[in-house]
Amino acid sequence: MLKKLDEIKSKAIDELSGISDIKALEDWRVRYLGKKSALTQVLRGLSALPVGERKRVGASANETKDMLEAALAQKSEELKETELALALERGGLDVTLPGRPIPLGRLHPVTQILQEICDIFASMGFQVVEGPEVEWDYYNFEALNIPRDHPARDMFSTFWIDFENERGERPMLLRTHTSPMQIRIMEKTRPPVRVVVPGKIYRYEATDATHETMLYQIEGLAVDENITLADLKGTLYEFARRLFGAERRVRFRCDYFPFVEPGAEMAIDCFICGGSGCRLCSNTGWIEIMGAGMVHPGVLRGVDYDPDTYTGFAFGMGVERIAMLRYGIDDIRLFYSNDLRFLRQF
Ligand code: FA5
Repeated sequence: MLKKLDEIKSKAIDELSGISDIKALEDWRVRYLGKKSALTQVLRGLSALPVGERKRVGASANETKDMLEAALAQKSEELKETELALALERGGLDVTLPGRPIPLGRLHPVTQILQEICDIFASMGFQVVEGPEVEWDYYNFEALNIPRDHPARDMFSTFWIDFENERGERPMLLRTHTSPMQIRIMEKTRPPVRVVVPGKIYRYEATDATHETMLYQIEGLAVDENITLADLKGTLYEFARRLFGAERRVRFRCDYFPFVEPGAEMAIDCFICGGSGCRLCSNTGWIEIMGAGMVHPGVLRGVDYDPDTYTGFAFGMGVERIAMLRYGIDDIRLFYSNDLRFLRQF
C-alpha cells in the first residue's frame, strides 16, 4: 500500500509539471484528488486494514494528500500569473481603465422638499408625526366638524373603501387630507401640542397642471394657552421666508374650513408670470399652497380640551405645489410620470 502511494505521488507530480492551462489543471485535480481518485480509495479503505498497518498507511496517505494539494495551489497561482502576463502582452487587458460607474439613486424632489419643510418646522420646536392613510369617516370628517350629510363634505372629493358596517354605512376612506391627525394627536396628548404631520392623501378629482389624485400634505398643529392668530401668521411667514426667500410675496386671506375659526388661505405669487396672471395660476397671479386657521372650539371640546383655557392654530399645505414653486415646475403631473429625464434634474 505504501508503495502504491509513492507511485501515485511521483506520477501526479510528474504530470503536474507538464500542465500549462487551467482546464488541464482542473482535470488533474479530479484525477488525483477527486472523489474517485486512487488516493481517495486508499483513504476510504483504511478502516479495513489491521491496526498497525492502518497507522502507517494513514499517515502516508494524508501526507500525500497535503503535498498534492499544496502543489495544486502553487501551480494554480503560477498559471494565473502567466495568463495575466499573456493578456497584458496581447493588449487585451488594460488595467488602467476606470471601473464601470455604479449608478446612484437619489431622493424624489417631493421627498426632498418634504424633508426640508419638516426640518424648518422642527427647528421651530414642532415634532414630526405620521398617521394612517386609510381613515375612518369619524376622524376625516365628523370629529372635524363635518357631520354626515353636511354640504362641507363636498369640499373633499372622496375615495370610499368598499366596506359596509352592520348599519349599512361605509365608514372607511382614503384620507382626503392630513387634518384627521389633529384629532388623533389631541386624543392622545395634553397641551402644549406642537406637531407637523407629513403624509399622502387622496382626492377623487380630475388631474390638471395643479391637481393630482394622490398628493402629499403636511399638517401643522399648535395648541397651548394664549395662542393667537398672530402666532399662526408669524409661524407661516417665517416658514415662507426660509423656504422661498425674503423676496417672494405671500398672500394671506380669509377662507372657510369647518374645523377652524377664523379660517385662512395662504398663497405665493406665481413664479411663471410674476403675478400678472397665466395658465398655471388661472390668471390670478397667485398659487394657493395651504389652508389654515385657529382650531375651532367645537373641535377642541370634542377631544376634551377646554376652549376657555386652550387655543390653537392648524394648517395643511400641499407639498407638490410647494415643490413646483420652489423649482419652477409648471405641471404637477411631471412628479409622478416616472420620466427619469425630469427626475434626474433634482
Ligand atoms: C385642506 O386639505 C385642509 N385640511 C387644510 C387645512 C388644515 C385647513 C388645517 C385649515 C386647518 P385644501 O383642500 O385647501 O385644505 O388643501 C390644502 C392644500 O393642499 C392646498 O392649498 C393645495 O396646496 C393642496 N392640494 C389640495 N388638493 C390638491 C390636489 N388635488 N392636487 C394638488 N395639491 C392639492
